Amino acid sequence: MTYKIKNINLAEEGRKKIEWAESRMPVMMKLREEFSKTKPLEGMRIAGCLHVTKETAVLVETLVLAGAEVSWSGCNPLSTKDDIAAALAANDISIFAWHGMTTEEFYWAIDKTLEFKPTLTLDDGADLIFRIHSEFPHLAENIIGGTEETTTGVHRLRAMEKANKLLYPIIAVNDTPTKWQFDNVYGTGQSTIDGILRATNILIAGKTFVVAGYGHCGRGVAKRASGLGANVIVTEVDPVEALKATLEGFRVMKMVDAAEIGDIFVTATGMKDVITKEHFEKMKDGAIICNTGHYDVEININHLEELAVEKRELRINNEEYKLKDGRRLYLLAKGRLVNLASAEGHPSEVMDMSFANQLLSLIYLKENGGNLKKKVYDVSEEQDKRVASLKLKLMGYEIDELTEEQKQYRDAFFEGT
Ligand code: ARJ
Repeated sequence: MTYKIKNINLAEEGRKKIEWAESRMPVMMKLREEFSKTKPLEGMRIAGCLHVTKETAVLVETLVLAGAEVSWSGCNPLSTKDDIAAALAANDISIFAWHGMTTEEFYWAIDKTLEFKPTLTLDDGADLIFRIHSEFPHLAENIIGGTEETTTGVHRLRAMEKANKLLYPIIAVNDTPTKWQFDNVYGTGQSTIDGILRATNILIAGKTFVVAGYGHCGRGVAKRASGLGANVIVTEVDPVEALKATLEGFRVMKMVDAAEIGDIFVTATGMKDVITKEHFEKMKDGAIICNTGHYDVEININHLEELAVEKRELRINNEEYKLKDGRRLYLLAKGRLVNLASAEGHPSEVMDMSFANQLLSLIYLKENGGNLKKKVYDVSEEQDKRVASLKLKLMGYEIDELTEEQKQYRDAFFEGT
């Protein structure tokens, strides 16, 4: 068996969605055209662990057309789109993913993707890499390198590097500007609102909207919520980020104080226990709580369960917790990333750049991995510029170029007043 998914009959539905994504991912399609001919990933076996969405399908099928053998799992139990998984399986791609997996099934799926002894790995959150390091370290012998998609994963990998635990080189795709400046900010901004709306269909205008964490993701969410007419409050632990939020026009306060007045709460911190018992105890009747960070640790759901006397699913991805005093709190998508569990994740247009960076980084690793140390590397500026230029060109924009004189002026210091 080369796949385990929910239902292969969903393949046609999934295929149409993938075609839609393709029509919005011009950079990927351009690179696909080139790499289908040149086959730069010939001979590579790539194990991937990343949300199974229509955009990911475009990446996976491009890797195959570029010559790689691929085996895939999802990186979150609630983010797999079963129709997309079916379309990939129907296209002979080895995939082990379905919506609503248990933790045990989740790791089983990752392990299945390791059976063909990968030469490259692709992660979102570092679960696959961590699995190799903790359970199957011998597999690292065959692995040239790996890539990481997201902030949380890069943090984990840098910690592993610091502890001298990394067994092969990693490229931090997340940290390149054509990834985080678009995906993390505009992607998360839009898709988080999308997830909240699909689970609630509330009016955002006029609501007090609390964003925990003013990093790249939180900034995007705050901006979009504000654009829809919400009153945005930001909570932070970093004074510089907090200051930035105030100068953007947002109110900044402690979570305990925000808890009393918020209508909607979104966590985007990467940290655990951002919303806990002391906050639930203060929240208004009807408050909506969700998370858009990679792991489901930001909202302490155990605390919510302890406080609740009744719980029911009111809408898809929307659970009502009734507290002793009658207040009702609404938890979306079980505290898992609301944009992928309750909506479709970021729009194709931004994933176009993130995944072009994934694709080019894997090719780079194939060609140069042998010379790299067991460290976390950044994407080269050259690759980042290549992705940006391609995207801009395919969007139909042209920009100016510096003249020779201007370059001299830029590099000199003697021309002043
Ligand atoms: C696949 C997605 C999508 C999508 O790039 C984003 C990131 O850093 C991840 C954190 O887990 C999620 C990932 N992401 C967002 N939207 N991956 N398809 N449509």
